This record gives sequence, structure tokens and C-alpha cells, in this order.
Amino acid sequence: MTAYASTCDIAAIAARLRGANTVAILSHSRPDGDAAGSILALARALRVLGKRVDAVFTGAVDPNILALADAGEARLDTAAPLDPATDVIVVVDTGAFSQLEPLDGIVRQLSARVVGIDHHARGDAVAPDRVVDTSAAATTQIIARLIDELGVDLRRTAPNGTRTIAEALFVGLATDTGWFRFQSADAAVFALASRLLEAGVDRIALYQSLEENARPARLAATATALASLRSLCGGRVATMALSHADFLATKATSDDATGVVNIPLEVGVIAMSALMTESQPGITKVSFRSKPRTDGRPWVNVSDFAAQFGGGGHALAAGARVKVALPEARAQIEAAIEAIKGLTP
Ligand SMILES: [Mn+2]
Repeated sequence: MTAYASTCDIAAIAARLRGANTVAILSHSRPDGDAAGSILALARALRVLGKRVDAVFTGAVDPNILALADAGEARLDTAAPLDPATDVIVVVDTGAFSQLEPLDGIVRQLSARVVGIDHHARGDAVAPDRVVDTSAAATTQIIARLIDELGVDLRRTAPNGTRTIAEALFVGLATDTGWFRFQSADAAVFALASRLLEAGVDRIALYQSLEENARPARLAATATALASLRSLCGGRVATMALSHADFLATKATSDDATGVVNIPLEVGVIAMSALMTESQPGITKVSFRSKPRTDGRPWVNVSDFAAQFGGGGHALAAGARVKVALPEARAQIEAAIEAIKGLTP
């Protein structure tokens, strides 16, 4: 992946969509709240405009994320391939071919018809026409601008739908900002949040359905991860790991461990946290988190740090996927962490 930047503006994307009869919308594998919210908000708006929309979730989808969609509103990538006759394909919240598996091949093939909306600084030029705004806290913030440009009221649902465009936008905005706690939650985020609440979003119901709806296995996985904690760099960095055997023993899935990487940051002296998980044997996924310094810069730019393992993300939250078993991955990553300079408080 290299630097991913805008090649056009929102008006140009809106014009492409207005001229299309059929639109496919997809995002990164295992969609999070922002990916799913971006897909669903844009799908609802385009269906209001009478477009035929194929909204696709790729990879394994967290049931709480799947439940954000009305029946029949979005489908899994296993249901059918993309129709090669689709007029426009919108790729949201990622610019990386590897994250589009198993649809990466068809997206490459239909490249001239692909447009992108993203807020990540790195990508593969998946979409020749794209708007990339790294100042946006969530992709749904950019999707809101696009829907405004298309002239669709955010209070609308898709025809025959029950859930609003505003609700889907709010899901992305809330989840990507840690429910408005992260540094990225600036005045523009709160202004859009205010507009979405005015549009009738039930934030309490959404919080419960997304954040207070885990399976009991989450506590077992959390306990195991905390028991694996190692302290590096004089106590400034914490690492944790969940091996394949841990997943089997706790009956947890990788979804059950979402957000566990943030727990060590509750300790004042800890500036960076890493959680390595091996839910599939031989493949280790790593989440990295950094706290901001008082001047707002990250203690560790974890997007840059993750890049040395082929990953990426944001300065304060990033990830990588390495094709080695957990013990070897942990050794490599911890060696790289021990080499980080400038962590003296
Ligand atoms: Mn996002």
C-alpha cells in the first residue's frame, strides 16, 4: 500500500452515481460499524433515488453488525459474485485490495467503474476516482456530505425499509470515535452527531445493541488476554496475545475480543497497547493503539508502526495481519516495540 489521496471531489462522485442505474457498494472484510454504516447509509440514499443497489458485506460479519441492516438490505459476499454489468462500484472505508477478498479480483477487473470514499491515509488505488479525507473521523462523515450532495433527506429510509440513513451514518461516526471519546471526535463530528440526533437517531438503543450485547465468551477471552499481558519499554507499552488454543478453550471468536486492546490504556503510564490474536492457526492479527500526547501527537504513530508488518490504519489505532504463528509473530512485534524511541514520559 502507498499513500492514498483524493483524485476528485464529492460533486464528481455524486455525478457518477446520479448517472448510474445499478450500483454495488462494498467495504473491507469483516465490516466494522463505520464500514457497515457507510454501506447501509449510501444504499438507503441510492434506493430512495430509485437506483438498483447491491450492498455487500465481505468476510465473516459480526451478528451485531449484521443486525443493523433491514431484512434483504445487504447480503454476504458468499451469496453471489458481483454482477460485471454493474454501472458503478463504490468501495468505502478502505483502499486496500487485500481487504476486499474475495471480491478483489472483480474490483480490479472493473477498475474503470470503481469509485472510492475513504478516510485512511494508505491504500492501493483500488478506486481511480476517489475522495480520501484523512481529517474525517469516520467514513460516514464523508458519506453524509455525498448524500447531502445527492439531495436526499437523512431522515429517509429505503423504500419499504424501517431504518434511516441517519441511523447508519451515526453508527459509523460513533463507533470510529469510540462513542465520541477519541481525539478524532472534533467539533465537526459533534455537529454531525447533533444533526443525526435531530433526525431521530436512538443512540441509547444503538449503544446497547452494539456495545452491550456481547456473548459470555467475551469475558473469558478478556480474562485470558489480560493474563497474557507483558510490559515492555519500562512499563510504557503493554502487549497481550490470544493463541488459537485460547480461542478454542474460551469458545471465543475474534469478534468477542474486539476492543480488548484498549483496556491497558486505562493505566496512566501505558502509552501504547498491542493485542495479537491467532483465531486461525498460522495467521496472527495485531491491533495497535497509542494514546495522544498532550499536544495531540501520538506517542507512537501506530499506522507507521503497523506498516513495517504490512498493515496500516490511523495514527492512534491501526492493525496488521502477519502470516506466521503467534509465538513467532509476538517475538517479531515485541522486538520492534522494544526498538521504539522517545517513550520517556
Ligand atoms: Mn472507518
